[in-house]
Amino acid sequence: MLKAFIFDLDGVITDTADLHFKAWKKCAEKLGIDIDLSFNEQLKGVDRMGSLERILEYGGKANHFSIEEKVRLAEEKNDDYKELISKITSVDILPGIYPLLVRIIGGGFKIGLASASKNAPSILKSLGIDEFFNATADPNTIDKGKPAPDIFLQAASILHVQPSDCIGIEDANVGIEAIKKAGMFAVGIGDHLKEADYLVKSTKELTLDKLLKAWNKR
Ligand code: B16
Ligand code: MG
Repeated sequence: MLKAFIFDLDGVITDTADLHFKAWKKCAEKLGIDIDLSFNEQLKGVDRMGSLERILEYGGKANHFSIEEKVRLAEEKNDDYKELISKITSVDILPGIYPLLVRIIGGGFKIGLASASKNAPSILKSLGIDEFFNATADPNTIDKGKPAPDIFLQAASILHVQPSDCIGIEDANVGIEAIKKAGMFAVGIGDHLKEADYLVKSTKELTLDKLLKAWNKR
């Protein structure tokens, strides 16, 4: 029986991918690596250190830095990113998401967040929707990021619901893989997520009625 909806943040609730990209591009430039928007697609849903490793590998510099140097680079990127997200307000909520959250609560379902972002709690606050969330999984306490199921499982466990009673909503391939491995029903946003159980092109199409219909047909 459906009990909860577990959301990804970046690309589902708000579009921070562009801000991550700006901050990573600046970091990569300092290292003599040029990244573009198509490369950035590979960083969606991937945690901070994982993203840095992918950038270094892409630039042919995978073994050029010590752990301490990598930690410093990731911290500098995060400082730039935090500056960029300080301007986020409720106008940055993706279309359709606010009414969807209201309808989910009204329907008596629970809401959880399963974002790889350590900045997620402050972003939810800036968007003015933190109070809709009954649980926010903490990526600081998770060993394996997406595509491992851990972050979605933690959100379900905080909500006291079985994974099989949850719908997970994601915009990244690694995220859909994580939802499926967690044993949840996977809703994808975008046209590239072939493994999703139900796919919509944009958040505008995400309504509670459509999601319930897809769930009942599974
Ligand atoms: P942070 P999601 C992910 O968010 C982003 O898609 C990814 O690009 C980012 O590297 C990751 O969060 C970590 O973010 O540096 O703020 O901890 O899609 O899982 O909500
Ligand atoms: Mg995402």
